[in-house]
This record gives sequence, C-alpha cells and structure tokens, in this order.
Amino acid sequence: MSNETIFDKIIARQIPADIVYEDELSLAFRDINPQAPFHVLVIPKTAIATINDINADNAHLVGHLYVVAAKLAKEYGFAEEGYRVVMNCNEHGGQTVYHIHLHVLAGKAMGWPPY
Ligand code: D5M
Repeated sequence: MSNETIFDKIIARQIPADIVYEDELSLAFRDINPQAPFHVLVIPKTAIATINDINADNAHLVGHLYVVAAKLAKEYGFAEEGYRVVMNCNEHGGQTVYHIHLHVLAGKAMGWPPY
C-alpha cells in the first residue's frame, strides 16, 4: 500500500522495535531517537495519517492511545511526578511519520514553550 509507513512495518514485525505494550487496538514501543529518559510512541494498529484525519468513526482509537499512555506512565512510575504526551501534526507541528502516534515523554522536567 502506497501510504504505508515504517510504523506499519513495526506492527507487522517486518522491522524490529522495542515493544513495551500491545493490545488489539494499539502498539507502544520505544522511540528510536529518545528525547527523554523514557520516550515511548503509542500508535493505533489501524493507520490514521494525521490529526486532521481523526473523525467520529476513529476517535475511539485516539482515546484508547491516551488510556495506554496513562497506563504506561503509571506502570513505569512516572504518573505522580508527571510526564508529557504530545502528538505532532504536519510540517509545522514537526510530524515526520504519517501514522498518528502519541509521544510519551518522562523522566525529566519538560520545558515550555516547546521551541
Ligand atoms: O515522530 C516520529 C518519531 O518516530 C520520531 O521521534 C522518531 C521515531 N521513529 C522513527 N522510526 C522509528 C523506528 N523504526 N523505531 C522507533 N521509533 C522510530 P514525529 O512526531 O512524526 O516527528
């Protein structure tokens, strides 16, 4: 499929990833270029290219990504001290892989604003 991204290959186990969580709707794995001591990407198994493609039919998947993000933050011990969850959109948002993903960043204090 022409719109396939590297994340589809990770879902299909065609390329390796450090997977930390999986269920029927989602997969979570460590970012290859971590920006914090803990940096995991949570993705839906069904590809949605960008935030602009979220709609009433697939919104439940996006909610599910947040459920997984919070579960991982708790499991890895970051829930109380806090963490950041980010989804980038298109060029100005800094998106490089066109299969939506939550970045879950933790293990250090984050700066704001993010530039
Ligand atoms: O974030 C895309 C993120 O995807 C970026 O932080 C690197 C990460 N990435 C790219 N390829 C891989 C593989 N193969 N494994 C793990 N992580 C990967 P964006 O918000 O689109 O800029």
